[in-house]
Amino acid sequence: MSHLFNHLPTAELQALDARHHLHPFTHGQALAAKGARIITRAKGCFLTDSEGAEILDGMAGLWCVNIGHGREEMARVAYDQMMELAFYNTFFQTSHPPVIELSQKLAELAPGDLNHVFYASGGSDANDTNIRAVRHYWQLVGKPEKTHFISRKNAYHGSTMGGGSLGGMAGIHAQGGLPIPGISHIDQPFWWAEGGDMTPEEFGLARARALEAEIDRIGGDRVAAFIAEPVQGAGAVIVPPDSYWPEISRICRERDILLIADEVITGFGRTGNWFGSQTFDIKPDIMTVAKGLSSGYIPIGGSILSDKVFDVLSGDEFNHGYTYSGHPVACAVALENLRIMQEENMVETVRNDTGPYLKEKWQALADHPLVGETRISGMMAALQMTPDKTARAAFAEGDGVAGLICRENAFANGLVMRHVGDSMIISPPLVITHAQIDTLIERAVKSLDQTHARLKAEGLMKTA
Ligand code: PXG
Repeated sequence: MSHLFNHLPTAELQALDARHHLHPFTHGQALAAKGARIITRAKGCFLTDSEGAEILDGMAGLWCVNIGHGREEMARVAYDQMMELAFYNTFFQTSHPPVIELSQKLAELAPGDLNHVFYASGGSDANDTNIRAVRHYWQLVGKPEKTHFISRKNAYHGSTMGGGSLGGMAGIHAQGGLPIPGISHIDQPFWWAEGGDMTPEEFGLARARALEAEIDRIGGDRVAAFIAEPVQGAGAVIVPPDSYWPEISRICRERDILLIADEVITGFGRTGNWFGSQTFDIKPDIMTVAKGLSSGYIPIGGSILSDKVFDVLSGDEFNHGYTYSGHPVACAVALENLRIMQEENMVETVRNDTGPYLKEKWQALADHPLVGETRISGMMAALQMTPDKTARAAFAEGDGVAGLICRENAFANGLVMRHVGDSMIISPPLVITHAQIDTLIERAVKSLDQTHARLKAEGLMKTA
């Protein structure tokens, strides 16, 4: 197997990568000029690059490697399942043991009456499924005019035509004719940036009531569903004020619209419960899942449907599906992932031990001169950099200049910490230990210190 582990020199890999690989969400020529960092190995919470440097994976890959890297059991299960049944479809009145077992397991783990799964290969295509499933649902119950989706600005629901349209990212909407018709976006509950003089609780209520206003604007008889992440992830770990979710739930219930919780990031232990819907007491009709479902070891996603939605949809032929819906190897690997999480009490550990430990250390970063606020839920967290804490000010230089500097510093200091504008984000593997959390915090502080020094030296600590 050594051919897998010996690789070309870094510069050659970078040149080939630049020539033949178009990266997602990346300026190709800018990356080509700089050269991609090549990651060659990973174990637990640490990555190794092609130069042999070790890096703490503060983002769990891309919010997904919940059980940590390099678990041998996962590879064995994939091997065994490939030898037993590498592929068979679930389209034409056939099924197979891994998809049956995984569906039963998800029904057991998911809250309430979320008991039925439609499979995809990731979160974007699962959200595309949700658009079709929800519209077909309303068609079948005799309210075909209910087709409109309400989502939120700065939400991330994927980058397919449907997922990118449901999402509220301006950069995505600027390309390719998105959003598709029939989707509108209300303001997000981001108190730091948008809360003005309101208290967080007042602001949370106001932003929830924007949903009611939007339903009135569109017409209640035309609105099919509201979709939201329990905690906005890619949007910069925006933990809503406590007043937000109860009000959203009330509105969805009273106005007869379906509630879709996009749990692609918040699912599978990330917030200290199996699902963010449990942490925030949300009762969704549909939950989108992906990422942590397999800890990123293999692509799989899906929509977990309530009894109410399933009972209607299963009464007709649903003309929708992907070749890899319920892929046997993906299902077997996901099952093994869930088995490991349960056997090792990972969710309870995040809730009762490592989560509170990280929270205490992370919140203390608010004392840093560059940090305006910290946000955290379980194992996902953000810190907001600002030139003026009391004014909750943005940088004059524009959004993301400080963030990029800080991210580069963190990388050089052996920590993957993502930046969204001038928020710094972490979402480490759920298996991170106290000692590794200490290392993460040390490296984050060092990176903040360096960033602060540079911003001061370059006259960039100016308020917009
Ligand atoms: N919903 C949510 C809430 C997500 O975070 C998707 C759907 C789409 O899933 P797929 O598997 O199709 O990528 C996501 C994905 C980032 C980043 O930079 C976040 C995601 C993907 C890529 C980058 O934070 N989240």
